[in-house]
Amino acid sequence: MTATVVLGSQWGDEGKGKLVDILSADADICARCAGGNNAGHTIVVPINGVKTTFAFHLLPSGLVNPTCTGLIGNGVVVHVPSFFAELDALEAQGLDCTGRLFVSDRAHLVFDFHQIVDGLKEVELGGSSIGTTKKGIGPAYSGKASRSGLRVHHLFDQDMFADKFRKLVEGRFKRYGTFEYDTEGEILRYKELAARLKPYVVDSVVYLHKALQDGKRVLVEGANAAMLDLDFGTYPFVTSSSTTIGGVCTGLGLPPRAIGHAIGVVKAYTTRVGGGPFPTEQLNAAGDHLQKVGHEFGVTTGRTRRCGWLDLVVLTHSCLINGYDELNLTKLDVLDGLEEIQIGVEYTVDGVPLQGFPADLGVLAKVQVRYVTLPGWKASISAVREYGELPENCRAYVEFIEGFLKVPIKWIGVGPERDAMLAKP
Ligand code: 2SA
Ligand code: GDP
Ligand code: MG
Repeated sequence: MTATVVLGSQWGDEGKGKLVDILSADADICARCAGGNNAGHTIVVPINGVKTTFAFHLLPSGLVNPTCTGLIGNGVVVHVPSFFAELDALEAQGLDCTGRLFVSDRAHLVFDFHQIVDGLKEVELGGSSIGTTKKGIGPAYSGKASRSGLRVHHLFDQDMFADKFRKLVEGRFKRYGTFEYDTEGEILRYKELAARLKPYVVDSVVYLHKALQDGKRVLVEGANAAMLDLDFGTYPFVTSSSTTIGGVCTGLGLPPRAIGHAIGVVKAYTTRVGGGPFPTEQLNAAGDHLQKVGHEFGVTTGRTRRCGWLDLVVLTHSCLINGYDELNLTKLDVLDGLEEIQIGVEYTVDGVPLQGFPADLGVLAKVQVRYVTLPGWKASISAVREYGELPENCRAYVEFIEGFLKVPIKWIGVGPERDAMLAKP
């Protein structure tokens, strides 16, 4: 068996959670490979006939399906108190996750001091701050890369844990000045959390490979997105993990040949939350329309998302890196009321077209975006479930994107609910 992978193709919040929920009806395992509780994946499903919204952050979204097991891979950074807070909230919403949630013993831990440092680093950066979620993601991955981090398995060697933990906090005090932090209290709290976490901990490499050998269907849920990737995104305005296809291999211990299928989730326009370049951003009525109609607010922080037109230069870059087999175009319904719709198709600098998405933010600041304008369809598509029943201009928009990217669009989202998705023949 091979795994199916769902990845964000833009700056995140494309609607990955919704597709993961739909696909996990046919999956035995839903695995997260990167990121932490910075992610926000929304799922809107009927539970006993009542429309229910779930917001996933650290736990895999596939858990909404009662026969799907959630696995948090080694590439994820885990804030254990948030793990339990999220689990408790899900259980309070009626989801029984007993015996179907596991976390890798190799996953690195995020502590409250990482979250404090995340905030302090942002203050230091002042006007050029990244606009992080302040969930401690960057500081935790920095610790991992500098080989001083603590991993899940370290929780079970208490003396060693306490010793390393004190040294880590001391190091942060030296760098940032002493901040309010109850180091000894935290060590005691983690003694209790370790005991509570123990039944969830597995060697995820063994677990996942055995599952694949046993013919289990594995779905990998990407977090964040290609343009937030540490290598391929708009560095330094990125998150601190590999959010692209390579992160699936390193974040789960899967060889490339274990990946059978990669699906890119593409929002029908573009959004970004936090700082950093955004060439097709619309600081005008069109951007306001997308923000309001699309309800574009961060799921984790509540921040207003920046909005703009679809950017096919971004998507070409994303397609090259991730090699999507197919795409899920989402939130097409948000474009319903527009007279005309623009699509960014090329970047030029001083009239010269660029070959790819520029690495250098100085160059990016100078790009002029060339747009193609397509007519809107000015009709509601939210009740449509057959591709052929979409208005002609709407199909023309979809087919323009497909023709440009040369990757089939197989799914189209026309609303937040699980059933608001149509398959494109
Ligand atoms: P971090 O916290 O270190 O990962 O932040 C670095 C950048 O990555 C962006 N980032 C995100 N972008 C979109 N969605 C994310 N999840 C939440 C959501 C975001 C929220 O689903 O809405 O609630 O604000 C997410 N997580 C990280 C972040 O904005 C920085 O630009
Ligand atoms: P993710 O991080 O990629 O999982 O996406 P988020 O959950 O952060 O943001 C996507 C938002 O759009 C959520 O509120 C979803 O419920 C909603 N959504 C997903 N697909 C569609 C769609 O096709 N149409 C509309 N109108 N909303 C959608
Ligand atoms: Mg999100």
